[in-house]
Amino acid sequence: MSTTKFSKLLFVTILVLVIFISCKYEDESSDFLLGNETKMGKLLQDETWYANKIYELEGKVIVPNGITLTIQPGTIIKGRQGDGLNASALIVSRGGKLIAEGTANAPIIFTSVIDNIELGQKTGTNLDENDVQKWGGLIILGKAKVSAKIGDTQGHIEGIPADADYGTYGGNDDNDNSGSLKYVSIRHGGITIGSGNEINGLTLGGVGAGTTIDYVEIIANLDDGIECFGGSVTINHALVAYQQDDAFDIDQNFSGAFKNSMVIYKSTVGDEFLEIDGPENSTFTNGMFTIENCTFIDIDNNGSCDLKSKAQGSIKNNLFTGLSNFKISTKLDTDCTSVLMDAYKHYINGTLILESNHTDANLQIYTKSNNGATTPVICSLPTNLQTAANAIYNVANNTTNNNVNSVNQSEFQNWTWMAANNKF
Ligand SMILES: [Ca+2]
Ligand SMILES: [Ca+2]
Ligand SMILES: [Ca+2]
Ligand SMILES: [Ca+2]
Repeated sequence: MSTTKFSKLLFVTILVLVIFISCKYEDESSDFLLGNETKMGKLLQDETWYANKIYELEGKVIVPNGITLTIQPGTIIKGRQGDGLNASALIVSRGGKLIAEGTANAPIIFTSVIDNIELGQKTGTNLDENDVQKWGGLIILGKAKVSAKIGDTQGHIEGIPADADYGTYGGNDDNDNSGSLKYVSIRHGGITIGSGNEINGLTLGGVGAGTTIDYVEIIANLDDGIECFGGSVTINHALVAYQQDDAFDIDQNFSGAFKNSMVIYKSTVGDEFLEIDGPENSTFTNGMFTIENCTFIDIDNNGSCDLKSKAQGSIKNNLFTGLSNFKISTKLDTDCTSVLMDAYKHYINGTLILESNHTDANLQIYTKSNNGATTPVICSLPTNLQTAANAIYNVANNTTNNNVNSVNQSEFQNWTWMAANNKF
């Protein structure tokens, strides 16, 4: 063989080898199943989780301050079972970031290890809407303003041990950015993570407006679908279904919004569409929540919304189907006549607004309080309070109001558990 021929042969051989190796490498990085990977404790550096594996959460997995976790489209994360200290949850601490941007074709799915869903699938076959509490949930904590009863400008998220620094949330930065969630589905969670504390599907503590939350689904959670403890983030295109407490729960001076979102639940199993409290302390007290262009459906036709504990904000241009009552709490002084600050007073003052909703629900003013008298007497509600509230309510909401532009299910086709299980 001449030197030239040998060189040519060597060149071709190397070329073939290079192509073979690069194809194989490509295979492993994109489609090749690499099995399950278990995650536990605090991440020590930035990480990316890939769509060719199933990630199992063993206990609490924490994205600490300064660290970013990126999750690729199509990735499946499964939380292990076990409750209390052993409960599985993904917790993004204050100063940490989660970039979980799925697509309609490749959503990112958080579920339980007992879910038989496999890579490339949008649903398993062995769990349904009644299967709750099979793992924990997703918790995101940020630096936006909160009003917490204990701690005032910062709180400690329920269920996390008090001495664990990763459970603190709140601050002074309403534009704080905890990352981005897009096309994320959270299923079958709500296990008890601390004494008497069931975890929400998605818990947002002090999450700031710089964070993106657009197209998230929470189904079959034991506690609330989404609960916001203060913060200023806008939640867009959320779908909460078959939760067993409230769909959207707002506390501690939340000044963000729920927009273009949908709730489908059964009030014989779950509690309420909305449970809304206002600020709990004195430093930040001006947070006004917004709920608009949402669609609320109670399959059992007896749903309710509870606006209490100084709730302030607006509920406008929403469609409610099966809503019986907007409940508004009023706090009375020991004379059972003088009205103290509560959701009712905000409603009369125009700082709690129910307007232009399509609903045939009634307004129900109620009181439980006598302002903490030493010998408690439960006051009966003075009738003029209900009358005054009705006068505002009746002109502002009715079933002939068809211009609410509320979201419809087309936003939730293709990528959700609900669509994959024909639940619309
Ligand atoms: Ca809750
Ligand atoms: Ca509730
Ligand atoms: Ca609740
Ligand atoms: Ca609450």
